[in-house]
Amino acid sequence: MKKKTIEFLMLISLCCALFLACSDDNNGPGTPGGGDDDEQLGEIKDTVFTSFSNVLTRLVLTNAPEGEDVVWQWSMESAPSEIYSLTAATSREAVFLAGLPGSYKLKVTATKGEESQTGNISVTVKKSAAEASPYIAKIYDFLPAVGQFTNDLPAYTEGDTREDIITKVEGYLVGKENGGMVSLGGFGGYIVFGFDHTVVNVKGKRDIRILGNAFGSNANPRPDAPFGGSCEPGIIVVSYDKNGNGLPDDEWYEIAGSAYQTAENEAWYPFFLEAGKDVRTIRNYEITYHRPVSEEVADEYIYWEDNQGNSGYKAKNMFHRQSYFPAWVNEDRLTFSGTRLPENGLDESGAGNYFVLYAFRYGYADNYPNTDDESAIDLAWAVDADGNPVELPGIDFVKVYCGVNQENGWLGECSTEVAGAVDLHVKGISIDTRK
Ligand SMILES: [Ca+2]
Ligand SMILES: [Ca+2]
Ligand SMILES: [Ca+2]
Repeated sequence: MKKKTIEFLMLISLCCALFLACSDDNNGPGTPGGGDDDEQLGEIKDTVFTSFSNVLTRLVLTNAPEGEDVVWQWSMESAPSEIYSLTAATSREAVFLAGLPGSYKLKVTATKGEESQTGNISVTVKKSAAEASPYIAKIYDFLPAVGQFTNDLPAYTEGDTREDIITKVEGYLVGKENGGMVSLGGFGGYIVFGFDHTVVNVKGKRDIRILGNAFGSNANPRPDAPFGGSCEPGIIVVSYDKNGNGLPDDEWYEIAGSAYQTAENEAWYPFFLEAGKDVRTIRNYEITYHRPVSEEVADEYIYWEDNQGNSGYKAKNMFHRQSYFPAWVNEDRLTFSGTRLPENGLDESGAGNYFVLYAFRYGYADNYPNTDDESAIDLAWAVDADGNPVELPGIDFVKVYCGVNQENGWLGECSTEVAGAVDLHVKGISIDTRK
């Protein structure tokens, strides 16, 4: 992976000087009838910065006052392309990220009371030396939960360590769109990967697509059924390399998909409720899987318990006879946590032979076919740990984990598959966000 750098570009000359004379601290902005006669904002001189494509750059106006009652506003006046982001633009510094080289013209306005000053900022974005790949560049972690494809996708070989397995996953997914596919197993199983550049969070556009193997069924007996088939939603969590060390050790933000708060707006919600399914979204859900006592057991195969007071057994089916517990793990228990989505699978035959796994409307991996716009994600959907929307400049790292804890009869558990990821902007794909 290309060494990531966040460039702190400071203005060399004194061409951007903004002086604030403040003679009375109590005479704040908007003081009625005050007119702020004795407070003056200095001129913001035109400023030139240099940056590189797909590299986060902090635009810092030097010699500008720190005054609490100065309101800053940055805006883009003209850009050679829409592939850019301008965030945290509410102080004398802003975070800028451009996908393509060229000359970007920005405007910055400082307002104090009734006075305001405007400066023109240009950023010359040069082409980065290394070409950005639209695909996954590195796998940082991989740990599937219990599942019928665990130890199979990728295939475990006797003696494999965690590192060996991650190397196998890299062989499947790095630098490719149609390489291989890995299974995350049941709820909580995860993969952490990164791109070789910062994916730009373009305003109004979807930015990434996590590739899976979701498809729609064409023989669902339910009249006017919403989209469903094999939809195994994975929760997507994103992060950018804020501390610039090239590692995914920064704050993570969940992509708030359509059922982040509740599944009530999913078209299938009413008939799932009627069928007695668990339709709740549960935040901070936690599940522990116990190492199986025997590999020869079918129904009471792997014991699990969650932090909601539920417990049960995962079954082993007749189609997949290898161990469903990741074989390179030494611990006897595996605990996973995260947002648990509602059950999304229903036996539409009523006889246990035709299960339909319905899609959530948007915001998940392996939930809609790779060709469908709803498999593409807008980074603007990211939220912090308290559920507040965050405005990310872009992302370097992605974690995907299986979001559903459900067994679907002979079909087995709902388990998210990951077959790659795409930076839509580098790939030249433009998909509008949801209206
Ligand atoms: Ca976006
Ligand atoms: Ca980092
Ligand atoms: Ca799948």
